[in-house]
Parts: sequence; C-alpha cells; structure tokens
Amino acid sequence: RRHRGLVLFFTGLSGSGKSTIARNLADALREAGDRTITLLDGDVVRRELTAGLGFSKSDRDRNVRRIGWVAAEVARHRGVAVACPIAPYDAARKAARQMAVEAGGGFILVHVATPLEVCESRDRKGLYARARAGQLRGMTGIDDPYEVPADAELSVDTTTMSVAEAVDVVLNFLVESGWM
Ligand code: GGZ
Repeated sequence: RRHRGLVLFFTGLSGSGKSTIARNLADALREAGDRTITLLDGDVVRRELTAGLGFSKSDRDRNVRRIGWVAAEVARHRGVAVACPIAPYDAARKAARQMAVEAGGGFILVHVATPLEVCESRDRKGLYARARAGQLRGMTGIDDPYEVPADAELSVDTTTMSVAEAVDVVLNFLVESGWM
C-alpha cells in the first residue's frame, strides 16, 4: 500500500472544516515523506477545473465527477490526491470511489460530520444567513440535500475536535491501515 496511489476524499457541509483539515493534512503528508501530494482545493477547483458550473444537482454531480476523475488519475500515477468538495450525493461519491479503485488506487472517504447548527453559527461567508433570508436558493443543508455517507472510512467532527486532532485521526488511520 505504501507504493499505491491513494485518494483522500473529504465530504461535509459548507463550514464543516473540511478544507482546513484537507489543507493541513496535505502539509503533514508532504512533511512525512516521499509521496507526491496533490491538493484539489475547493476554490481552485471551481475556478480552474469546473468554472461555469453552479449548484444544481447535475452541476454538483459534474463537479464531483471531474474532481474524482482527476484524483483517480493522480492515484493511477501513484500519487496521493486530497479533495474536499461538499459532494452531497452518495452516487457521485461512489462514482469517485469507483474511478479511484479502477485506476488501481485506494480511496478513503472522510465524513466531516460537523452539525449544521455549528456550520451555520460560523457562517464565514454569510451564505447561511442569505439562504435563511431567502436570498440564496439551494444551499446545502438548508433547502438542498446532504446525503450522509454510510460508507465513510472515517468520521470527524470539528465541534469536539480541533483541526490538528482531526488531521491526527486521518494520519493514524493511514498508519494503521498500512498506507504510510
Ligand atoms: C453549498 C455553496 C452554494 C450552495 C455557493 N450550496 O463554504 P464555501 O462556500 O467556501 O464552500 C461552499 C462551496 C461548495 O462548492 P463545492 O464544489 O464543494 O460543492 S459541491 O460538491 O456540492 O459541488 C460554499 C459555496 O461553494 N457555495 N453556493 N448553494 N455551497
């Protein structure tokens, strides 16, 4: 497993902390060793890879599918890809998993299970407030679905855990399961 490609796929609500955890994890993995780490950061992905897509179900599915495809290609070449879209739909997450496995890589789904009320109280970008006020339609968790994964390898919650602790949970899992 140390020599196989790997996709680390974070899923969770806006404001759950998944991008921060993903970024810190990518840094930790880079420091840990010899692997090439590709971070598919949310903002960069939507600007460079999926520009023009919105937040309808079909656009979200296309977004997550493209991320899954790129991540699988990274894994095909024995790299480690770290991705962190909301990815609210189970089928799209499963498609990403399948692409990684078909490319010969591993796939680890991490559910960042921070509850909606906590994400909403943070509301860094004011999106939840706008959704509650009816000024933003289709906000995940408010008037758009988030399908809670039943197939996550790991679940972390940034209410009860710091970012550093969440990163450690993932790193420990990687060590225990022989990925590093
Ligand atoms: C959810 C939205 C929406 C709607 C804009 N619903 O917290 P953020 O701001 O920085 O991250 C969110 C990001 C979600 O994009 P993803 O590519 O991760 O979504 S998906 O996997 O569903 O394709 C949020 C912002 O975009 N945002 N409108 N309606 N999040």
